Amino acid sequence: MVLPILVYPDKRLKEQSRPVSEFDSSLHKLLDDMNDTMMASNGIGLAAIQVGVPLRALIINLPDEEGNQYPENLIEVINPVILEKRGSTTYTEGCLSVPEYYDDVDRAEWIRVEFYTRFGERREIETDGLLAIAFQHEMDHLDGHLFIEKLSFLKRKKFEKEWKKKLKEKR
Ligand code: QAP
Ligand code: CO
Repeated sequence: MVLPILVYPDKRLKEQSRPVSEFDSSLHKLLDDMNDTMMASNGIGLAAIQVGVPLRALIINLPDEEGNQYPENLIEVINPVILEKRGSTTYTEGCLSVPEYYDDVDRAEWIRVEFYTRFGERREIETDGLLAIAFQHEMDHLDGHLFIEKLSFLKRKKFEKEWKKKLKEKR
């Protein structure tokens, strides 16, 4: 089931999400609905709070070189913790909760993350490149943060100006 995505400046996007404690059918339903929602909106990552559920759950599905996404590449991430990070990198990010705005964000280049599967099994991943960026972007959502908060002062000004204009046009 495709769910509505919360859009900036919805206050719920600032909520701190709480850890998942039950790896049950309601969690599985949430993850399935999140996947339907992400795929329907051409996303590569989505956190539960973006569909209004304040739980520490996120999904990532990176496209291949041709831009195709496959169900077998879906990563479901519950209660993630960054154990280690190294280096820095810049990438032009976007977010389903900030539609049609893209800007450069600095993040760690390499990370080691602990998380749990939908069945409550512990996993660890070491990653860099786009996957490391996606993990950090989605994990920020769990603590109520959006990528626009990481922009330089001037770029944030540019964002706020463009967003206000867009809201005016929509009225
Ligand atoms: C987060 O972002 C991310 O503005 C996922 O009109 C960002 O899926 C991971 C999207 C950067 C890795 C690198 C945004 C779709 C999707 C839009 C997304 C839009 C339509 C964003
Ligand atoms: Co996002």
